[in-house]
Amino acid sequence: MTETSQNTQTNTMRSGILIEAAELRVVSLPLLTPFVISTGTMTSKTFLLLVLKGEGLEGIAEAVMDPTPDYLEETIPGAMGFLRDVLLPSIIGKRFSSPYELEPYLAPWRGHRMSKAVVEMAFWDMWSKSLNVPLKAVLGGVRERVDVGVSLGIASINETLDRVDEAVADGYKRTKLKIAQGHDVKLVAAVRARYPDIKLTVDANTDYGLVDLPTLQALDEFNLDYIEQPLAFDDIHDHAQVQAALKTAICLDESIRSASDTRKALEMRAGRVINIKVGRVGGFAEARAIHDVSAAFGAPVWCGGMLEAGIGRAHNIHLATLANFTKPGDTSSASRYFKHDIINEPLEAVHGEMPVPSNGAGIGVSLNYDYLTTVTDHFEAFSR
Ligand code: OSB
Ligand code: MG
Repeated sequence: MTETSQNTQTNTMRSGILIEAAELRVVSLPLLTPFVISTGTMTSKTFLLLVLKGEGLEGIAEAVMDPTPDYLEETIPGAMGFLRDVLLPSIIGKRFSSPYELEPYLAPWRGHRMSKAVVEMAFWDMWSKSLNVPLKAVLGGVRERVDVGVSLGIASINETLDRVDEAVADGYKRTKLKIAQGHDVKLVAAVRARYPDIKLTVDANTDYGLVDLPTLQALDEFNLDYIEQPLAFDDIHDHAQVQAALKTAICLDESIRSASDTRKALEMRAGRVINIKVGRVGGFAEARAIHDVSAAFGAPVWCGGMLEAGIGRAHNIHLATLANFTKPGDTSSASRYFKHDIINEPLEAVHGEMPVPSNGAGIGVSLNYDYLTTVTDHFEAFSR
């Protein structure tokens, strides 16, 4: 036996990747244009960035909770505490042979899916790097590039028309208009008048109730591909009533936290399309389970976004290579959001197609530590 094969055998016996340390940062990137949705306005993107370290590898992920609980319940300060006091101490110093082995450390805790996701996603990156394969290979992805559209924040009708012109000229495969009460039917009518045939959707981010059915029925006349999350963030039941009254498909975003939610929603016909955000649902294992349940019901899925910087965008693109992601996702070019990204590789769509990043194994992008340092508001390091 050669020395090399002896070493290999030793490594196999001590199987799994040892998580030796972690770094947690709060990062704040200015947005080129304020992003307005029914729940509020974002002028910068503030997020948690986690780096797991061990065996000479780094696993990196972005968390999607905001500073305040305006999309879902989790917040950056809350997640910092949960990660610092509970999740990170429970995994640092342990070996994991696959991301599935993290489950016993994550599943017992209620909620906190965004906090769990950032740990799980960072380990998927680390694991695929240890196997020297792209993340999409271990996820079971089938595409080299993914179809993407734009998500246009709330603005005046004229400003929105300009932004739609730009998206169409750039070749994006779908245009999503953010809507809110009083900023809906006229806006959609104006865009449809100019573009009768583009793939068009709207996203209400929970701004309507059952009493607003007449407005939703008015939107039903514009041949939209779907109406995203019209009702409350924690509702499934009432969405079924709205879906029964519309020709247009309802797409659920905020309401879907798990594969179990997905099964219930599709059984109840609360919608016909599912928006999967890996960072919202607790990680790739759950995202894939949602993808599979949806496929079993014949419901298409697409990959949503949370204005992520480059690390989160890379994770999203790898996820969207799975077979049932048949509708265009929200991962448009990073340069639409940020002057400088925190990664070295540009993530730019070409004719509405986003190539899967492939600079090395795992997520296929690398942190620009020099720039990252200048946009880091807070830093904490953890080790054994
Ligand atoms: O509902 O999909 C949403 C951004 C922040 C919060 C919620 C949502 C969004 C987006 C942006 O639509 C999608 C993106 O470009 O990342
Ligand atoms: Mg949405």
